[in-house]
Amino acid sequence: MQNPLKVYIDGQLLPENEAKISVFDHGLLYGDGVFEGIRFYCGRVFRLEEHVARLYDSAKSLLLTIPMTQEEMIGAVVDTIKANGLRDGYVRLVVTRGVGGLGLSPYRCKKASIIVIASTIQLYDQKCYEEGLKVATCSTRRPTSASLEPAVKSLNYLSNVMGKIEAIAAGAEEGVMLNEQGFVSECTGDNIFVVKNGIIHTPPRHAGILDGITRRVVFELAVSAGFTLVERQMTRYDLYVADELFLTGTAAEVVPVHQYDERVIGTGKPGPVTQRLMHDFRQLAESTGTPIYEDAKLS
Ligand code: PXG
Repeated sequence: MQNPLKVYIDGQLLPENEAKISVFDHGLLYGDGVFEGIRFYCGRVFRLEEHVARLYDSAKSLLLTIPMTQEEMIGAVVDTIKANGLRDGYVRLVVTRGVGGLGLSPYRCKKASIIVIASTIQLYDQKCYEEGLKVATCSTRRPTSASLEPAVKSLNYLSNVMGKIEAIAAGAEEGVMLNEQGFVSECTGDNIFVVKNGIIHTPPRHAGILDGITRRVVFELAVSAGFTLVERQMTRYDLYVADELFLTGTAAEVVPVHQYDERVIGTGKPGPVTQRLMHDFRQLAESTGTPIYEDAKLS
């Protein structure tokens, strides 16, 4: 058996079988908390400051006070990866409202709990990156900001889980979620991009999306590569007639889509814009980031 993982909980690094939280934690009882998924490549954590900043913004909007500074949080992430001797992998950072009573009020929760799990992840097979994913529209809609702000990466992921179930039932790997108006918002765990006549299009923030960090990286890469990128509201039709479709996410990275709701996208193979962005993303991810170990040279 492999060595058990060391999991960070509230300042302590514990073996995974001892890393436990209370049944009275409001993260469990009410999904009251926030989280982040972060990747590290070649001994460096990719976009760590941005992930931590988003975590604090999510927490602030929920009136959840994180009992450490952003710098200390960055240190906790790096230390947890180091304690597990990993160079390539995935971090799940979770902040819950903490232990409280059997009532909704968060004011009985005295202190937020902080959990850092450093492990490995492979969301899709290598074949998906070479040939593309199959995606399908979910009937579960993305909640509007009137009920649950989509920009907040909260522990309430049930609509995304329901969407994922529908996608899998349709024989697809990912599900496209529409917003309440019927416009395309994003996938259950990824942002979505369309390429049409050489121009890259993606739904705007107000379409009800998570402001994905991989999405932001793709904006930067698209500009550097000289592509035009526009944010606009799109319907399923815009996706059906796309030349290329691709998804972005920390776990998925940049992944092509070859089929959507039974329609073949473009030539049915990853297109040149997607391939270029996949290549540039990989190069950036493997050469930049916060060093975990002393020996990681900065480029
Ligand atoms: N939209 C949603 C709804 C997400 O949950 C993204 C977009 C991509 O954002 P980043 O910042 O990672 O580029 C996410 C990512 C999974 C999984 O299993 C994905 C996410 C969270 C948990 C699991 O694919 N979030």
